[in-house]
Amino acid sequence: MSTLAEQLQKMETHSSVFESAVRQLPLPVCAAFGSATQPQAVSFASSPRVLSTKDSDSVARSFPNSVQASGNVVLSSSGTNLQAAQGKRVAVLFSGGPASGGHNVVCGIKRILGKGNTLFGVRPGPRGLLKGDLFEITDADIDSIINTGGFDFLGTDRTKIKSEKQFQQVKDTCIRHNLDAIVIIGGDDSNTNAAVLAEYLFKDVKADGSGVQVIGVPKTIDGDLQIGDLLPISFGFDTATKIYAEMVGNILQDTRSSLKYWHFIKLMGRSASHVTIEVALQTKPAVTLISEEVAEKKQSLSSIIDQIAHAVVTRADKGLNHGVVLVPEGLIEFIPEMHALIAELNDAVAQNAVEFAALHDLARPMFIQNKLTPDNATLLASLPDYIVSMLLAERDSHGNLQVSLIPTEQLLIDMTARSIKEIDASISFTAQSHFLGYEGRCGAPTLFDAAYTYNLGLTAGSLILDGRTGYMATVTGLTAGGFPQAIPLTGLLNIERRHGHDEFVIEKALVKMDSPAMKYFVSRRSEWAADDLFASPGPRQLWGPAAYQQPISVALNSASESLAFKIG
Ligand code: FBP
Repeated sequence: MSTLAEQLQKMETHSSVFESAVRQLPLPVCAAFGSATQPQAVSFASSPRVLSTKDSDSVARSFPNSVQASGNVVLSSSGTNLQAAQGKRVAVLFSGGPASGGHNVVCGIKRILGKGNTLFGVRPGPRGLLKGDLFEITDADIDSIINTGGFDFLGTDRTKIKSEKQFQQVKDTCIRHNLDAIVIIGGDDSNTNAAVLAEYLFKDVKADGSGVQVIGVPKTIDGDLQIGDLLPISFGFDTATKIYAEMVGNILQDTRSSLKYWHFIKLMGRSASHVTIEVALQTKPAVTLISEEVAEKKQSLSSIIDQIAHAVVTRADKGLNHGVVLVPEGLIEFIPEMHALIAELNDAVAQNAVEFAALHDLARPMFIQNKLTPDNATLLASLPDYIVSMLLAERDSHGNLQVSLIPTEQLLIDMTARSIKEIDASISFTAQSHFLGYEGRCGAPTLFDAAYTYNLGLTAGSLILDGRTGYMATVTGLTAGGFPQAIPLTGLLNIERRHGHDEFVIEKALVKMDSPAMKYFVSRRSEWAADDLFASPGPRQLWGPAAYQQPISVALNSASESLAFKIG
């Protein structure tokens, strides 16, 4: 019999009671893969669906090999692959922000590759691919990472592979490690990277003139990588939103208990408001801002403040001096006047990059203000320092403003407080700010994400054994058992202006005003504002009544009959 101290020490290094139990959780697999304990690789055949975008002609000219090979046709699994290749050497990497379930993708690939092929992990992310930092993944690794959250097994980063030198470095890595295939687990930008690499590595990498296959896997908590019924949601979204919804539910419970606070809660999700609308649907708070609606209605910052102040005053009239305001991370970029300011700032900083970089932080606002048109210069000067410094902070390697660092929630609190004072100084308005972001990206995956990602891994591995390149793995029919499919990446590419020039990108899926989820939310939000109708979804469950619940917005948008998902 061990002592309590000995028992506690055994729980170190990812061995808590929960982590040990969750590794044993059986995962369902799509019928196409056969048995759950010994899944078989599937082969793929063309479906009748061909994808195109407004820029398909330009894409065909720039990605001739990939487009000719795929015809931009969606693939569907077509039975067990009895001729599945052997001896393949495959590398897998994470790219971009972490999302729960990534480890299970790796596990699914490893299981499908089986003993006849070798899987290498790349550390960390695209940077690791450039450096050629690879190690062989073993069965023992899989037993230890299965159903665990985070990307810590491999690490991740945001390096964008774009220069000729970087392409050559990737090629060198492929040659040095004699690779046959690379799997990139990432979001819209990373899958764009995958499309570009698939074309670059299409042929002439190995001595016999053959190429290296590249397969993408759709990840991001933001939920902005969606392609209708072909990809109803990226993995990681369900876990992140359930974690946030639990916390928001707890805070709502506190508002009603302590009766004195307004909580302004910013939720991660970069640009799109999918995370915010999902958390609102789960918790029903008094006020929820949706960035896309702000842009659609061309709402100014002051009209957003009027909207919040109106809710505060109306609730105060009923004795409700408390409430929750959900704020999407990317809101600031969707407010028309801020959008125009940020666009001009991006160009001004890019055009004066050397001079700007050499300046002290404190000198930058004045320097850049002088480069702006009068309206934007006035707007920049009117913003608090804590917003200005973040608007001028370095962009990430994909050229994105780091919106997670901008304290929009504090700006809204300060401006609302001022407005309430002007309306009626006797109204009590005490506010707290929160940012729920990193708390949600690495939690242990929900059953939805755990099963979905494992099957995405089985699909990605099958695509490699079937000799495919330039596809993103997907599992469709998530309420009907799940079907492995593949989306041609070139069928998704559009041209967008980034960093001052045109680039091929996969378009971010934003919240649509006419989507069923948005319409349902709009039909209920005034009731939620008028009273305390909130609900607390509680902790996410892997066993129990809520375990089989898919995201509410996904269920609404895909016209599901219930919240239940069914894989296997
Ligand atoms: P991905 O698009 O790479 O999945 O990243 C999502 C995200 O979590 C955003 O919601 C957030 O804006 C961003 O990453 C934060 O990035 P970082 O981890 O670099 O701070």
